Amino acid sequence: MTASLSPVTLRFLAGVVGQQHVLTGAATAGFAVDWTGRFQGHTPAVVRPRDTEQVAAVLARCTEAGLSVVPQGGNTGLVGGGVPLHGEVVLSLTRLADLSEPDPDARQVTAGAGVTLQRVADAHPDLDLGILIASRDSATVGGAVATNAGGLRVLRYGPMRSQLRGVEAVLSDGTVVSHLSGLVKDNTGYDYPSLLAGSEGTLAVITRARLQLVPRPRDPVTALIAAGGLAEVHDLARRALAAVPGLLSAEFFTQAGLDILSSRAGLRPPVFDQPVFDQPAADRAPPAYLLLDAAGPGALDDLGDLIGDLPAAVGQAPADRARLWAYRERHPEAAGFLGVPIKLDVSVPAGQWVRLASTVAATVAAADPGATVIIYGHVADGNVHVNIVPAAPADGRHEEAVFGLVASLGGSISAEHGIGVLKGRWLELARSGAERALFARVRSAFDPAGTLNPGILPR
Ligand code: 2HG
Ligand code: ZN
Repeated sequence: MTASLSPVTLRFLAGVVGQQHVLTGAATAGFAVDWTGRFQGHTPAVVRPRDTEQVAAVLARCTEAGLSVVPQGGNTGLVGGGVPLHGEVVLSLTRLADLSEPDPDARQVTAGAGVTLQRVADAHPDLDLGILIASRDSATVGGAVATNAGGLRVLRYGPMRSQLRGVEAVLSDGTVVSHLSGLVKDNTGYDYPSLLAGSEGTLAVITRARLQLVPRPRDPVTALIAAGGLAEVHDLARRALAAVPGLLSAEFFTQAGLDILSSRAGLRPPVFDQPVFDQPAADRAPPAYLLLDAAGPGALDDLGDLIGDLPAAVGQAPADRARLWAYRERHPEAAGFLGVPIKLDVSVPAGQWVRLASTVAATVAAADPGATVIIYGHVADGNVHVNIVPAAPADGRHEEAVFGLVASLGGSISAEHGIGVLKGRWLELARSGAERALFARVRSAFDPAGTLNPGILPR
């Protein structure tokens, strides 16, 4: 339970960060709700420090005063982990926006927690950030590390944890820990940067990160393929992994999401080089779509060989690629046109992917026959995003149904978005009692007072 914020503490916080960077009342509204509108909280104050020292002073004071704190980056999370659902103080890190000159030898850069992922990606003409997510213009480095963000190129570069070469972070008592030298070989004890990746703001507040960059992909090609169903999508993606050395992304979506984007978001349906059947026959699965992105020598030919005579649209010019990518990248918006969505992100072993993708809608329907289900995601990673617009009350029945299916297939209830408040009830499907007890002990070693994001993950 968080203490209440006294006028004395409020004045102290304003003295640290400047009066104009402590927001109260109506000015806090945008920080207290997530972008889907599903997670709505309230806060006595949003505090916006400018640097690590200010973060340390704010945290130490909040801990001393018994105030709970929710760290927040670009507020693009989807599991309610970055909003003050129980009246916590919001520590907004977006002003920690310093970005070092990239080091072209090490191919690394040091970024403040509040730097957007797009700024990191744009920092050097020959280098790129391995993480590509649709919310890259608002999502920040600190939040992406804290949630171990995944996205559209995990098959090639791994998640955010794999890009991390060091962090600077502040513990809840104000202690600053920093390990930013970026050495690739450095066996000098516990790798706490790796532990902070995916910790969802429960262990420490990340203030800076040393990030590995990747060579900027050359001559990228995007292909959108209309496949004869989910099994064919999966089969093509597996073949692409083996046969397209320059493969960067293998993404899928279905007709359900495409129809909503066409009718509600004004996206013109894709034009393929040959007709796609649009009326499913009894003996045929409805079409499903695979988007492949590849770069480097031979990418165009490699993709061409894979596509064979399937209906496809291929783009090389930036505008053509962007147009094809929009069909996939705008999918997170689709469910929002119909209502307030429940967004689940699950993964299963490769051998179970077709089963999951082709049965999850029926599983949801058994719990809520009127629900709309839109699936899409990162097929090469075994990851399916299940976006549900419920008709029945959103009382946990949808999560129960989907997570039960996923657990029975040996999968994970969170492939990339984290546990947050959305999935706390079901963590035991994924983690044993011994593991959860270890989580709690790690947490109390970092944050014995329980200041940081107390509403999520075991304590
Ligand atoms: C994506 O892959 C994101 O587009 C968002 O992880 C997924 O909104 C979602 O459910
Ligand atoms: Zn995703």
